[in-house]
Amino acid sequence: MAARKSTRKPNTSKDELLHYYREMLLIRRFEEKAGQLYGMGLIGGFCHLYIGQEAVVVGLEAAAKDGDSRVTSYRDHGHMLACGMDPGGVMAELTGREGGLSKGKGGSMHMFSKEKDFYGGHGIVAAQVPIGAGLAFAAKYRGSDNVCFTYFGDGAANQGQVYETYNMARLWDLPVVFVIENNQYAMGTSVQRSTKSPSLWERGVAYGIPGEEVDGMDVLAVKAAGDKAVAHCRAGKGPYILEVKTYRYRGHSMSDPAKYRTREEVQKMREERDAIEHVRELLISGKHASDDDLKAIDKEIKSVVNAAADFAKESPEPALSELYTDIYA
Ligand SMILES: Cc1ncc(C[n+]2csc(CCOP(=O)(O)OP(=O)(O)O)c2C)c(N)n1
Ligand SMILES: [Mg+2]
Repeated sequence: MAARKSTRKPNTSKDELLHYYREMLLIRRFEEKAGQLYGMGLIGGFCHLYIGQEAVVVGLEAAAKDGDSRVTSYRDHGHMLACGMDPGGVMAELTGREGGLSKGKGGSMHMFSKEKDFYGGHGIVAAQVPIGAGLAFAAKYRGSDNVCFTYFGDGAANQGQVYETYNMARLWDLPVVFVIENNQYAMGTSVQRSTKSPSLWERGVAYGIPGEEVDGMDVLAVKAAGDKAVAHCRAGKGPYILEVKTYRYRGHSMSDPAKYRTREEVQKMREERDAIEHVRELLISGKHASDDDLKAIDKEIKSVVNAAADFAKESPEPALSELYTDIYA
C-alpha cells in the first residue's frame, strides 16, 4: 500500500474528526471485548473480528442519510455499530442470549435491524451482493433517492454472482454503492495468489460501472470517496464501485492460526497505517484535543463496551419454546 497522503481538507472540523475518532474506537474496543468473551467460552461458533478495518465503515456511514440501506458479510459487527445499532443487543446476540438482536438465535453472522435498514450479516461468501441490488431496486421502485451500501471482500469479488449483479445493476441503473473491502486476504489466501488482475474495481468497467480505489486506512479519504459514489447513485446514474484498500489485524476468524503471513507484516501495518492513530494525530496536531481529552473518550467508550458485555453475560438464554418461533414451517 502506498504511503498515506494527507487528505485532510481545511474544512474538516473538530467535531467531524472527534466523531470519526469515537466511532472507530467504539468498534475497536467492542471487537477486543468480543475477542475476550470468545476466549472465555462465552461466544460459540464463528466470530470474525473487524479490527483494522474500522475506517471503511465509519467513513461510508458518514456519507449515508436516513433511509439508505446496508448489507454485508459475516464480518459485520463494525457495520452494525456504525449504523447505530445497540452495542448491548449486538454483544448479547454474540453470546446467544435473549437480549440479542436476533433473540439469541442468530449469532454473529445473522443479525438484522429494520429500524436501521441493516440487512445482515451473511455467512455465504458474496450472497449479500445480489441482495444489495434488490434493496437498491426497492429504493428506486419506491421513488426515493436512497442508496444501498453493499459490502463484500476481495475473496468474494471472485464469485460469479457479483458479475451477474453488476450487469443487472447497470442495466437497470440501480442505486448501489458496491464496496469491496480489500483487506488483502480471503481466509489464508492472499489476493496476489487468488487474483490475476491487480485492480478489483476495474472489473466494473466491463459493465459500464465507474469506480475507484480508496485508501481504507484514511477515514477522510473514505468519506470523500463515499460522498462521490453516493452523489452518483442519488442522481440516478446507476451503481458505483469503491475498492477500499484495508487490512485486518486479527485472523480470519477466532480459530485462525494465521500462518500465511508474518507477524512483522501485521506489526508494520499497525504501526504505520492505523486509521485510529491517524485521526488521533490530526486531532492533536490541529490542537483540537489534548492527550487527556482523548484518554477521557477512551474511558467513556470502554464503559459503553463494558456495559454491553455485562448485558450480554446477564441476559438469560432463550426459552426452549423459542425453538418453534420465527420459522417458516
Ligand atoms: C460460497 C462460500 N464459499 C466458501 C466459504 C468459506 N469462506 C468463508 S469466508 C471466506 C473468505 C472470504 O474472503 P473475503 O471475501 O476476502 O472476506 P474477508 O473474510 O476478508 O472479510 C471463505 C472462502 C463460504 N462461507 N461461502
Ligand atoms: Mg478479504
